[in-house]
Amino acid sequence: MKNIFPENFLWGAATSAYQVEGAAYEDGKKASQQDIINRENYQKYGFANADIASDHYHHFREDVALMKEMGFKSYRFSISWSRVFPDGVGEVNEKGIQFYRDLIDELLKNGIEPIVTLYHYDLPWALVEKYGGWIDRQVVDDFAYFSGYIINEFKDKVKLWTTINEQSIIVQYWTQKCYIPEQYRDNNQLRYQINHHMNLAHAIACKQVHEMVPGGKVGAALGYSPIYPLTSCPEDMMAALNAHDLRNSFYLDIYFKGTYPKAAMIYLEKHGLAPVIQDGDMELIKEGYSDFLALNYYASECAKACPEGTKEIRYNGVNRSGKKGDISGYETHPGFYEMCKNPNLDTTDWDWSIDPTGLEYLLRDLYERYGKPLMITENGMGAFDKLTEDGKIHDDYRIEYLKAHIQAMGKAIEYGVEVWAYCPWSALDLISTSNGVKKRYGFIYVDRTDDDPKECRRIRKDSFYWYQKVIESNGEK
Ligand code: BGP
Repeated sequence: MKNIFPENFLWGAATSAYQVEGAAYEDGKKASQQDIINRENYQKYGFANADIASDHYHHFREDVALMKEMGFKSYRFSISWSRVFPDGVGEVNEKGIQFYRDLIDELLKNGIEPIVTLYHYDLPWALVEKYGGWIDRQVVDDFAYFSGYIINEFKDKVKLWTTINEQSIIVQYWTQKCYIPEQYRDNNQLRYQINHHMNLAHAIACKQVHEMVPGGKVGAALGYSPIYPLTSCPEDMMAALNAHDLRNSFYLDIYFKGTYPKAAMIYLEKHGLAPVIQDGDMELIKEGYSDFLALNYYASECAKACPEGTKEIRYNGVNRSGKKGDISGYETHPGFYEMCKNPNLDTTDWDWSIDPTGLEYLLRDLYERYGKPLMITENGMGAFDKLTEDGKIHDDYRIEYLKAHIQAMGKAIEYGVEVWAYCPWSALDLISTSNGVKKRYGFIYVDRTDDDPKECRRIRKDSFYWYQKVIESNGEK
C-alpha cells in the first residue's frame, strides 16, 4: 500500500507481565491473582501457568535484541505490581524494580520507545487475601500508591502510559480477569462496582502522569469491538445501540466526558446493578482526563433483540478447545440486547470473528466522536503454530490477518484519523489468558509446550521477517 503512515509512527508490539515474564516467585516477587487463576487453569485444563511463562525475565535482553532486529519503534508492556510491591503496598522490592529499570534502559538503548501499562489483570494476591481485591474501595488508594511510585520512578524515561488494561473485558469475564471470592461470584452488581473502582484508579493515575511526567501522555487501554446489528430490523438496531452503550460507551464516556452514558446507567439501575458512586467521585473522574485512546482490537461483535423474560446469561463464550464452533454461549441482557454470532464473518479457531473493516470503522467513528489521537495497543490472531521439520514456523495466516488490519488502519489514516502507534499482540509467544501456550500470537516463537517449558528457545517465525519489512518500509509493504 502507498505510504500514508506518519514518519514517526510507532510500529511495535505488546505483551503483559504475567503472560510473558515467568519468574513468578523469584527475586522477592510474590503471587498475583493471575498466578493463582492460571494455576487453577493448569490444574483443570492442563494449560501452562505463569510460573515460567515465556521466561522473559531471564531472556529480556535477547528479546529486546529481536525486537530491534524487527525494527520496533515501540514496545508496550506492563509492570507486575507484585514484583515491585510483593504485598501490594509497603516496602518496595529492589530486585523487582531493578528488572524494569534494566528493561527500560535496554529498550531506550536500542531506540525503542517504552509504552508502559500500569495494570494488566495482575493484582497482588496479598490484596485479594487482605480485603477481596478490586471489590473493596481500599484498592483505589493502594493502586495510587503503586502507580505514583512507578510513574515517579520512570518519569524521565517513559512518556507514554496506559493505566488499566481492558476494563470492559474485566467486567465481562470478571472471574477470569479478577480473583472474585467464591461467595461473591453471583453478585453481578459487583462487576460494575469493580469497574467504578477502576475508573477512580485510572483517573488518579492520569492525574499523576499529568503532574509528574514532563511531556507525558496517558490513557486507558480499552478492549473495544464495534457492535453490528444482526439484521436491519429496528429491534436489532436498537439492541446493537444498547450493547454499544453498555459494552463500549460505558468506558469511553468516562475517559473522555467524565460521565456514564445515561441509557446504560438507567438499565443498570432498573436491574439493581448500578455501582455505588460517592460524593466527589465524578469530579475526580473528570479531573483525570485521558490524552489519547489506546485500543485493543481483535474482533467485531454482533447483537440482536432480547425480549424481557429471556434467560439471563452473564458469561460470554469462552472457547477453550480451539475447535471452531466450540463457543460456550452468548451473553444476554433481557430487555436490552443479546450478543450473537455474525454469520457474515469467518472466525479464528477460537471463534473470534476476523474483521479488518471493523478496525477502519472504529478508528473513524471514535476519532470523530471523541477527537482524540488513537493507538492500537493490541491486535492479533491466536493460532496453533507448528514448528516444522525445517525448524521454522510458517504462519502465513497471521501475516494475512495483520496485513489486512494494517491496510484498514491505513485507510482510516487516509481519512484523517490521527493514529500514533500499532502494537499487535504479541511481540513473542506467551501464555494466553485462558488457553495456555497452545494459542499463540507472537512474531517470535517460544519453544515450549503447556506441560514442558524446556528452555524457551526463541525462533523467528515467517511473520517476524514479514513485519520487519513492514516497519522498514513504514507500512508500504
Ligand atoms: C486481551 C488481553 C491480553 C491477551 C489477548 C488475547 O484481551 O489484553 O492479555 O491475552 O486479549 O486473549 P487470549 O489470551 O484469551 O487469547
